[in-house]
Amino acid sequence: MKVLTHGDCDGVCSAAVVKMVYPDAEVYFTNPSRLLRDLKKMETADGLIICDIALNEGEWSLVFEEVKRLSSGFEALYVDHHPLPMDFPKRFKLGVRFYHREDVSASELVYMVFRERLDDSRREWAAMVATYGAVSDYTDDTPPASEVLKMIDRRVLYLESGLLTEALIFRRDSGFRRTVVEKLAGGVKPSQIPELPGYAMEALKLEYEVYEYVRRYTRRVGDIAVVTGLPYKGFLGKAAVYSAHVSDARVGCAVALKDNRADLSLRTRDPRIDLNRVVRSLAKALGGRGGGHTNACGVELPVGKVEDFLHMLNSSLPRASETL
Ligand SMILES: [Mn+2]
Repeated sequence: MKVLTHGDCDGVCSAAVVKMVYPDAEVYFTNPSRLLRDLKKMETADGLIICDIALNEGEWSLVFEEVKRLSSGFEALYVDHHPLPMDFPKRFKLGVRFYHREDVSASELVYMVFRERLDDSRREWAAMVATYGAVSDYTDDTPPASEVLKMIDRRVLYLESGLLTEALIFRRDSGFRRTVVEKLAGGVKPSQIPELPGYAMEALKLEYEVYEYVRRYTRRVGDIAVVTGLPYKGFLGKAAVYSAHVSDARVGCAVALKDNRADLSLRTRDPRIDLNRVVRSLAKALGGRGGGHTNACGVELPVGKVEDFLHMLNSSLPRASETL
């Protein structure tokens, strides 16, 4: 059994729940822009589960083709909670079990798929692990996470999930991520995983420096707050949120440049803005790709297209004065 998952808290928790059902599963970490490449390099296994990886515009059918190629003799599982590409069909028959809901985290979805396979005590722990993922992805207001939050002191659960989220920002290597999956699957709470709380504290130090940087270097492109060149990796989403607040913009955007490619993370505070929809089509038109949720998404663009993108995005925002 092979598991391909995201390297963040939700992805790691998804893999941990899978591992409670398939203890021998091999876990690999990937992301939406790398998924197709990674699948092409993979060898056939006796089982394949993909968790928490958004499907890209114009690429999803190739991804499913690869998944089908890899899954002769068994049915692969694809579990995700990101909005689907615009060109995704309502119904399709591809020989892949596809579980998709947007109101819960991937870890909660994995838990719902497998909960009947676990005995009572392990099921309770799997629900807890899924809730760590849900808190990290801000989907803890719906069941099953909302039910778990009634059972255990909310502050303790948030602390555990926070430690896990932060530590995974500081240590981004597969080795550490695999150890965490293993420990979580074995019933160890994040605070009890050796060295994890220390890494979380290190991440916090960097995070507060990032906030300081954002406060100082955020600029505006119309109604979009933009910050580029963060001193550390792993904080793009948080920097996007904060940049919008410090400059009182409706959209925040953090940009990371790498070679001739730019990674952008966008957040909006305005519920009338559907970032996912706008960003998907703009990115495509500019030779990039992107998407995510209505209020939070990521984009990959050629470096030279970033300013065009920001100006086009700004002119496509609904006017601030327009009423709901
Ligand atoms: Mn997720």
